[in-house]
Parts: sequence; C-alpha cells; structure tokens
Amino acid sequence: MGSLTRNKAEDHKKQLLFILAVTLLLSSACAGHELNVPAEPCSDFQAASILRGSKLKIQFLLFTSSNSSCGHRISSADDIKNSNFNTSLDTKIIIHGFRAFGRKPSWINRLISAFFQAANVNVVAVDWVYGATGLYSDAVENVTKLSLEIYHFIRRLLTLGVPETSIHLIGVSLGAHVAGLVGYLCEGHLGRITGLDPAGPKYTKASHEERLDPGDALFVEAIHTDTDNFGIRIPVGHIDYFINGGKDQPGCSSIISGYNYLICDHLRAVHLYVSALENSCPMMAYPCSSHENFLAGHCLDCSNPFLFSCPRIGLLERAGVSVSELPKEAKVYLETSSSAPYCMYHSLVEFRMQQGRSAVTSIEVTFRSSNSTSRVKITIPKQQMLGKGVLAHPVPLCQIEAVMLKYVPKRQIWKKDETLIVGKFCTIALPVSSGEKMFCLSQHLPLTASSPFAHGLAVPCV
Ligand SMILES: *[C@@H]1O[C@H](CO)[C@@H](O)[C@H](O)[C@H]1NC(C)=O
Ligand SMILES: *[C@@H]1O[C@H](CO)[C@@H](O)[C@H](O)[C@H]1NC(C)=O
Ligand SMILES: *[C@@H]1O[C@H](CO)[C@@H](O)[C@H](O)[C@H]1NC(C)=O
Ligand SMILES: CC(=O)N[C@H]1CO[C@H](CO)[C@@H](O)[C@@H]1O
Repeated sequence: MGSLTRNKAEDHKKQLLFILAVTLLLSSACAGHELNVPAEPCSDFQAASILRGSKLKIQFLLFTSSNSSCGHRISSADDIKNSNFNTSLDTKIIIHGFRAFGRKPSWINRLISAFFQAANVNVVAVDWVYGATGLYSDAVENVTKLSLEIYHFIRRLLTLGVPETSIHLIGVSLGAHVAGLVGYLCEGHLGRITGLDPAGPKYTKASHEERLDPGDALFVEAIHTDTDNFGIRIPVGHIDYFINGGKDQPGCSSIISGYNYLICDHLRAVHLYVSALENSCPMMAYPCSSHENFLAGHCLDCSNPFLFSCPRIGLLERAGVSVSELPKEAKVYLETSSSAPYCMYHSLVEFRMQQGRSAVTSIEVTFRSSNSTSRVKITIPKQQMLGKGVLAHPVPLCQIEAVMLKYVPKRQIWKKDETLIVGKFCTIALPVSSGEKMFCLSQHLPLTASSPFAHGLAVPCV
C-alpha cells in the first residue's frame, strides 16, 4: 500500500513539474511583449457571473497602509516595479476560497486593514473569483492552475530581492490548500502559511502534496472552526488551533438564518484572526490530546511540547513558541466568546469533597466580574472526592470578583434531592507554571441544591 500511494504522489508531482515547465516556457516567451499599461487609480475584486469565461482571470492586488481599500494590480514584473511594493518589508499574500456567488469576499477589506494595524507590511490579495465560483468541485479543479500562477508571482518577487522567509501566505478554506500547494512548489522555503479553517471536502483524505501540511513552509499553522462541516478534521500544520473544540462556535446559532448561518462556524476562523491582529488580548492555546481532556482540566500548561511557551494566534514569530524544533500537527485548544474580540482567559477550577459518595456528583461553578458571568459544570465520579474542569472567562482571573457554587441535584421524580455536599474550592489561572500553588477558599463549603454558596474571590494579579 505504501509504495502504491508513493507512486501516486510521485505521478502527481511529475505532472505538476511538467505543467510548471510548460508554463515557465510560455511565460518567459511572452514576457517581452507585456504592455506597460499606466496604473489605474484603484482596482477592486472582479465579480463572476454564471457565464464566466474559460480563463481564471487571476488578479494580484497590492494594498498599502495609505488606503487599505484601494488595490493596485501588480501582475507583471513591471507592475511590481512601478508600484509601492516595498521589497524590504514582509509580504502577506491572502488567498480566498470557494465563492458560491462569485463575489468579492465580504471579510477581505477588514483582514487587509487589520494587517496594517498590526505591522508595516505589503499586503497582496489574490482575486481568483472567476475560478472559485460555480460548483465547489470546479473550484477544486482550478486549484493547480491557480497555485502555479501564484508561484510565478512569488518568483517575480524573489527576483526583485524579496527573501522567501519574508513571505507569509494566508489561505481561507480552499485557499489554505492553494497556499499549501504554492508552498510545496516553493519547496517549503516560504516563511509562513496560515490556514483559516482549511477546507475539508475533498481534502481530508488527500495526499500531503495536494493539501496543506507542515512541509509547505518553515512555519505552518491552522485555525479550525468548522471541522464537522466545511473545515478539515485532521491537523495540517505545525500547530493546529481547535477553537472551542473546532466544531461549533458560540453565537453561531440557528437564530441567524440562511447562508450566513451555514457558513457562520466556517468564517469564524477569519473573524478570530482579524480580531487577533486588531487587539492585544491574548488568544493563547494549550496542547492536549482532545477537547474533552482539555475541558476536564488534564492539560494545564505548554511544557510538552512547547517548553512552557504557549502558542498564540496572531503574528508573533512562530506563534511565540520557543522550542528549537517545531512539533508537527500539534493540536492546541482554546475557548472563545461569541463576539469580538473573542479572547477568553482559562482557569482550572477544583472542588474536593470531604468524603466520597456512592453517586456521581455535579457541581456548577460560576465566576462573576463587574461585567461578566461564566460558568462550568464539574463532575465528581462515584467513590471519588475530587472534581475539576476548565472555566473560560473574558477577564483575567484576578479581576473575577465572586465565585458561586451550586450542587446540581439528580433529577428525581419522587422526592427532592436534599443532599448536603461539603468540600473545598480551589482555582488557578492557565498556563500553570511548575511549582505554582492553587488559590483556595480557606473554609469548607456546605452546598445543597436549594442554597448555592457565593463567596468573594480575590486572586492576586501576578
Ligand atoms: C480609498 O480608496 C477608495 C476606493 O477603493 C476610495 O473610495 C476612498 O476615497 C479612498 N480613501 C482615501 C482616504 O483616499
Ligand atoms: C520601505 O520600508 C523601509 C522599512 O520600513 C523604509 O525604511 C523605506 O523607506 C521604505 N521604502 C519606500 C520606498 O517606501
Ligand atoms: C469588563 O471590565 C473590565 C475591567 O473590569 C474591562 O477590562 C473589560 O474590557 C470589560 N469588558 C467588557 C466586555 O466590557
Ligand atoms: C475560470 C476557469 O478556468 N474555470 C474552470 C475551473 O475548472 C472547471 C472544471 O475543470 C472548468 O470547467 C472551468 O472552466
């Protein structure tokens, strides 16, 4: 089986290299005949109709910080030379995905201006709306051709002295796999690829050559927000963020109707990334084997594999991770709120009963600050005394003013559950450094179903 898939991959590679050679020949043959059209004031994305032609009509639009909604077409080498492209700055290349209605992506201007807010960079948006519309499977068919064109564009930049490491591809959905293919053509030498909910359909079982994978750039990261629908389930980068578990996002409820509801989870990856660029609040994530284990409080730091440097969504070099050798396909987890800026802080909460019970015990823990309420239910197994969980809240733990604890009664038909639970409450902010002590309420707390226990909380800020 191994040799069969390897042969298939080799064939695919050969095919790509062949197309590459032919298009290189063609493009160098035509280079001399390029007309020097004077630059128009502003160029925008195209709109593709159902009767689109048979050409991909790709546009490379350069944006600068002076006006982040005014693009300049820079497709040929001369265009680039005559433009404001600054070869000494990093370059962000944004690649959109499938466009069901053949229109400009609604989020593109916000993403571009967020980049200018975060850094002094060149931003290039790739408009391939023409090839991205119609059927999803047609858009997938156009990916190879598109990737080759982007590859040629990057080669033109390299000829002008742009270092490969200064190039960062940001691919949305299907665009993430396009970025992967471009990265593969560049032999993994590009600086960074960020996949924003990389597409799942047709890619979950694809080979490494066909989909985004950690070999495609020096640093590859992906943000997963819709793994049960349009996004890919499997990790595809060095670091893979699974937001709220990666499947369903808070605020994407059935209240929003129609198309916006369908793509709400999928697009959350873009909105989170924009928010991370615009805000200084931390979107820090924790490595764990599963979302369930993360929520159950089994993954409290980043010692393995990141040597205590937890990855953060945004533009920090290698996501702020300081290990010399990057792990591959490291799954990291974080919870977010339902609206911008989305950031949450995570704390371990623990309740230790004085004695074990013959039934499972559930306790609801609520944190309250001046403007927020967050809760989590923790479960203590039969015959055990300790229950724990991770509670996500919008302000740092030291700004939480009160904790409420409530025994959640077992649903009983015949009589009220009048159990008295006595135990101690402790908490600590994530990431937990080694040797750090938990903050505990000193007294034993009596909890019943009818009388929840409330207490002020004053965890010092560190
Ligand atoms: C920026 O460009 C847009 C066109 O895309 C134009 O409408 C707007 O006036 C420009 N803004 C400034 C400040 O030049
Ligand atoms: C390019 O960027 C560098 C670094 O910010 C700056 O010093 C230089 O002036 C810029 N060049 C142009 C032509 O704007
Ligand atoms: C809530 O209050 C804290 C300060 O107590 C503030 O930093 C934060 O921005 C506020 N959040 C919201 C959503 O208003
Ligand atoms: C614009 C363009 O070239 N679109 C093509 C994308 O791929 C499908 C399927 O091969 C073609 O039918 C389109 O013409």
